[in-house]
Amino acid sequence: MKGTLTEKIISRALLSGDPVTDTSLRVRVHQTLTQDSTGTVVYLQMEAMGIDRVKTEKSVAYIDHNTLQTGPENAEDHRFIQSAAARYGITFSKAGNGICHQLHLENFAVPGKILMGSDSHTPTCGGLGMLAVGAGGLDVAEAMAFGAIDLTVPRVIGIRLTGSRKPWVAAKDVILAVLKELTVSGGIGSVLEYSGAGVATLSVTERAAIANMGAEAGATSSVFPSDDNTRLYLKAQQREQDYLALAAEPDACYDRELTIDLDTLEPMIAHPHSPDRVTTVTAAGPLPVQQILIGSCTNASYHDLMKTAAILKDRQVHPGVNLAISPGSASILEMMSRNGALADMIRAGARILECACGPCIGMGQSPAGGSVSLRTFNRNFKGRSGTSDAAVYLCSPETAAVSALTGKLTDPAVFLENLVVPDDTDKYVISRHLFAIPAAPSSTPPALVKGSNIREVPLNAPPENQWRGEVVMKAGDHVTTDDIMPSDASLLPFRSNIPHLSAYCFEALDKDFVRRCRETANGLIVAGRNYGQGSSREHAALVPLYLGVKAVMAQSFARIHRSNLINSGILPLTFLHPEDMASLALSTKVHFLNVREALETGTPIQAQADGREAPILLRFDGSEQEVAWLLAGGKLNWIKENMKGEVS
Ligand code: MIC
Ligand code: SF4
Repeated sequence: MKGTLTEKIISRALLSGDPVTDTSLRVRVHQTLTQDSTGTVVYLQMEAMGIDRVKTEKSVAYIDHNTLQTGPENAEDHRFIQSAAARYGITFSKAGNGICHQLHLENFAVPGKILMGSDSHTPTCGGLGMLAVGAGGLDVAEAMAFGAIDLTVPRVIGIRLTGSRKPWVAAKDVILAVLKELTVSGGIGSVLEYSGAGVATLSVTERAAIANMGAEAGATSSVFPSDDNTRLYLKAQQREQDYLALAAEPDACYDRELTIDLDTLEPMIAHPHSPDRVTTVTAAGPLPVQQILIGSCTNASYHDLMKTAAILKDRQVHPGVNLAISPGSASILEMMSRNGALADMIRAGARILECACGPCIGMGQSPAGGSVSLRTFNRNFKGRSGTSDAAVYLCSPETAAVSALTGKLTDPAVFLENLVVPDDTDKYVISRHLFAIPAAPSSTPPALVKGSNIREVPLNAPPENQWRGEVVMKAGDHVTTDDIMPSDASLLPFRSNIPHLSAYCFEALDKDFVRRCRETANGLIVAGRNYGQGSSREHAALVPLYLGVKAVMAQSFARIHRSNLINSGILPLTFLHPEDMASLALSTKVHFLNVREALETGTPIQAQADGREAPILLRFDGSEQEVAWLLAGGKLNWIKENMKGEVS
């Protein structure tokens, strides 16, 4: 990574270790963010750690996911988070203010600093030259408690952008082209670092859309240089003082390099049910579309929505299409309501939703069974929309808006050849009244306010050296955290109630999973490659922990979920001989012979499966610190035992 922008940012924050020679470093975390669907557990864990006040420069608690309040649970969770923000010195963002990543970009992101967030799309702020990393909630709680974290040194993939786009080609098309190349696992363990002459042709919000969806390639983060466009954007946000010029050295060393030629790029689309199933819009054909949704942390910027409004102006949404739009922030909505763009959308027949995640996380707008839904979002995993047999496609706001008029998937070049919509940064309206800034520390900090839906977070016990388990799930490649712990409008209100959620674990993949876990001590999950891709939700580890799962044996793991398993004391193991996976069928009993010993000495774990003579050899590839967390039965146990006195 020598000479890369990633190395420069890490070096600025370095507390110990060498980014070029070491595999793990201690770095300062300047900022954190949480949102409400992961945040309740984060603040419960902070309470368990005994923290007095955060040690970061800026921590923000956003309310944006669980805003459909069909019972008291969500509002009570919001009240709890607001009380935790006041208690621990965290800025609180009220429901209605907007989506965490859009708001953080607008209000707090600073080039050259490190941000950690309990949401997998935290890398969005990489569009502004920040190293922004998504993580499980406990890791973010730790970052707030210590103002620092252990960072596994990433590989750096250099993505060179050459040329410039045609007017109808969007930033979304750039990242879809990158995903086609890298697939949903090609970014694992890596930062995607952008460079080349094409970077200057992208505004900060366009860069943010690209950085946002690096998460879909499994990347640790994505980062853009900080240049004149960055300064302009910060100026528009009345934060020019936060500007810092940053770029890689011309001779920077990348672990892999990719080139995307913007001159020849066409509008792209991701097909069901994976963000890397990408073709051009033209190749996908004139598919009839019934629902179109524009919004999410990927594509709900002011510029995205002004382009949408310009396409819809003086036209009508096709009678067979339901079009809904959710702006990324209250400032964007206010600007559109003042300049008339909102009226153009309403007159065209769009349904205007609140500034929140909304349908992206299945909070409303589930499409009709068997229908086609075109979305500007970042994930189209099966069932995430709330309708398991809907076909969800991902595209740019331009493609979505044009298709809303024609009723079928349409290349935006049809309308956009002469339509150029500038991103009027000089006209930005800044409103920060929906943020509550915490009061100065006092000797009587405000109390936490907990509703009856808030239950304790389960804790694991240290693993035995020898124990018996049973396979309770056998799955294939690319299992998502939505598969493990589904989220929709009916389940999201229970994110602070693990016992309730546990009844729905793996619901869509295997209806008997929960029953099997309840009848078995020490459940084992067997899976293929990239297990746990997608969301950062800790619930995909905490719920299996609650159900007695002790180990996941897979060909490989997605980064955030692997950490969540370790944090929960569940062993994430890989096969020394991948073909051994075939001997592990559902209900196979497995005798583990040397777990603690093997973890302590870094040697293979021997597992004797019923019906097979030779033991299966499993490995845990991780740092010494991760081994210590596993031996303690999870990170929270370890912190409580080892860091007394350092957290307050
Ligand atoms: C998502 O997009 O899947 C979410 C909902 O934002 C998640 C967080 C969660 O599951 O609460 C994420 O991306 O981490
Ligand atoms: Fe919210 Fe969707 Fe972004 Fe997740 S991906 S933070 S649910 S808008």
